[in-house]
Parts: sequence; C-alpha cells; structure tokens
Amino acid sequence: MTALSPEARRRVLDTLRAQSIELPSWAFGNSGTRFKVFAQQGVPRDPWEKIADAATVHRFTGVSPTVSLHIPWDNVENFAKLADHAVELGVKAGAINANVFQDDDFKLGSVTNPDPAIRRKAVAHLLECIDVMDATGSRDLKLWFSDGTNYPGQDSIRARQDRLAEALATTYARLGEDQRILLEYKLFEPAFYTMDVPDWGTSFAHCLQLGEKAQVVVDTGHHAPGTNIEFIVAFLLRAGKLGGFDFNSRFYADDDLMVGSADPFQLFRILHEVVAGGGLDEATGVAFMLDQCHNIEEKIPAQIRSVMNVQEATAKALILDAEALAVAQAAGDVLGANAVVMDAYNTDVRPLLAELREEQGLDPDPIAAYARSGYRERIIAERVGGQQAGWGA
Ligand code: PSV
Ligand code: MN
Repeated sequence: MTALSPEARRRVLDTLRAQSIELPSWAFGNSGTRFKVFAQQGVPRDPWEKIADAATVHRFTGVSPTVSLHIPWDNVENFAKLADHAVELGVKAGAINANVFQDDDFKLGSVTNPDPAIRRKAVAHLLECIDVMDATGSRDLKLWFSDGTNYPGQDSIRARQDRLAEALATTYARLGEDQRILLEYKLFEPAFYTMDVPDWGTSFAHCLQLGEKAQVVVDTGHHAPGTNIEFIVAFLLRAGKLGGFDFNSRFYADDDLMVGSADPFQLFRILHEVVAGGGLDEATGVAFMLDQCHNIEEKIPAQIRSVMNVQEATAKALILDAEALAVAQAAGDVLGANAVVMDAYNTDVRPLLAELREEQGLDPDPIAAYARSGYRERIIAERVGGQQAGWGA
C-alpha cells in the first residue's frame, strides 16, 4: 500500500488542484450512432447554453475551467461576446476545433482533396478558425482530418501527403505567437483503406516539419485494439511534442465513451507516463481535453464523472512511490517495480480527492451535489422550443 508523508500528501493535493481538464461543448448536445440519436430533455439549443452547462460541470468539479469549441457547430456572430459570456459564468473558451468533415465538397477529402479549389476552401476554414481563436483568446487549434481513401488506387498516397503538408504550412504561418496547432491522428473512419493522418508517427513527422508551435494530440479512442498508448505518450513527451489529449474510452472502435470507463488501468498507465515525464507542469503545455459523446446517459453528470475519472487516475499516478520504483528498476527487480506500480493503482484515492474538494469549498461528491442542485430540473423547464444542439448541427 502506498503511504504518503504529510509533505508528499500536500504536494499531491497541490498538483491535483492545479490540473485542468477541458470539456467539449459538443458533449452537451444530443448525439448517437448512425442508427439513432436519442434526444434528451434540457439539452442546450446554442453555444451559449452549452457553455452554461460546461460552467456547471466546473462549478461542481473545480478543475474544468475551459471549454473546447467546434466550428461551425459553435458558430456565433460575435465570438468575443461568447468568450465574455464564458468568463461571466466562471469558465473560458479553450481549444478551437476545426471541422472540415461535414461539407459535401469534402467527400474525397478536405486539405488533401485532388481538387485545388476544394483544398483552398478547406484551408480557408482553418484560417477562419484562427480568427476565432484571436477573438476568444484561445491558444490551440485542434485539427482532425477525416481525409483518406476507401480503395487501393483511389488517389495517390504520396500526393495527399504533399497536399496535407502544404495546407498545414499555410495554416501554421498564420498562427499568432502564443498559438499552436494540435494535430490529431486516427487509424480509420471515415476512410477505411488509408487515412491521411492515421497514426502518431505521421502526425509527429508533420509537426516536426512545421516547427515548435505544432504538436501531436492523442485521442485515446483512435488506436488499434491493443496499442500501447502510454508508450506513445512517453515518446512524445520526451520529444517535447505531446500537445494534449482527447480523452474518451473505447471497447471496439471510436466509441467516445466516458474516459476511464472501459479500461481504468490503461488511463492510469497513461497518467503515470504523463507524471513521469513532467507533463503535469503547465510549462509543458499538455492539454487535458475530453472528446466524448453521451448517447444514452445524462450529459452533465457524465461529464462530471469523466472529470473525476481523469482526476482519480492522476491521483493514483501522483501517489506512486517514484523513488521506490527507480530503486527497483535500477536493481533489475522486475517484480518489485511492478509491485510499486500496482500498489499505486490499487490505492483508493477517493478519500484524498474528497479532501481536495472540501479544501476548495466544493462538495466531496460532485455527482450527488449536482443532482441536489436543481440545475437539471431548471434546464428541462427552461429549454423548451428551439432546436436542440446535436453532434453535427
Ligand atoms: C474525430 O473522431 C474526433 O476525435 C475529432 O477530434 C473531432 O473533432 C471529434 O471527434 C468530433 O467529435
Ligand atoms: Mn478527438
């Protein structure tokens, strides 16, 4: 069992309090599969209401002060006003996610499309997203491309890489001094034969070529089954190229379930590498973002639960006896080293997190506190009429 000295306990609590877990605006809208979207009551009808829900999650967790926006899903006339609205509610606009995957023109790709006019249209959207960042004060432009091919011979794999590099370079050149590109990768879907950014290596190579302001983002749901994600995390962090996470859980593919629900041990192993590589230091710039949908469960408590799951994995990684692990590793003590890791994982950190919340003036049980708050009943009563927000609308 991992026992903490009072000083170590203090350090762990301070680090946990400083951690920030970003919420995705789209998690609050209706979502589903290609079979059915089940509408829920009280769902936001616009970005303003999505931000209000995100602010509610932050009010109960204390560690989720930013909300990612997705453009055009979160388009408003005045983004500076939207950012002010967030601040008024106690949160801030976070990463801006570009969307070049839902326009008919992008059937054969966006930035890698064989048609130069369509490529220009895609790049124009990416540049427009940087305008949004200027207005909201956001640091990160998160890029995920659905581009790829379904059939051998459909297009030139090499030419598509050239087109991708060109689009990224144009976008990179437009970044402000403190802005970054976070380039996401995904093994498959919607393209099934080749994706143009299928893996961390491809993203890493493009980011290296672009320069310091381009980093890789690891969406935990975007790998082949059995992929050792913590290895990728360790490698990228060591190379100074880990820009952040899109956290979620998967059983089969890009399931977008609550982070830490399918495989909490994997989440712990990832956080262990983050902690070991210094990735919780603000200076490293690692962004901890959620990228999830809540198809059948209630959205706000599901986001609260997800934040708590990341916090629990982080706490377990922080209480791990790093000194004992180093000693065991140096001595070649395989069983001893593994025992140190398992001891940390098997420690119940919930009392520690309850203590943290109480110190912050929060309820130790955020889910129960939310249920008691009356917020759910209020949004169900108030949000009638209008068009509920949904993934893709
Ligand atoms: C793609 O699967 C992805 O992970 C990208 O981050 C998108 O922006 C997001 O999902 C949309 O939900
Ligand atoms: Mn993602």
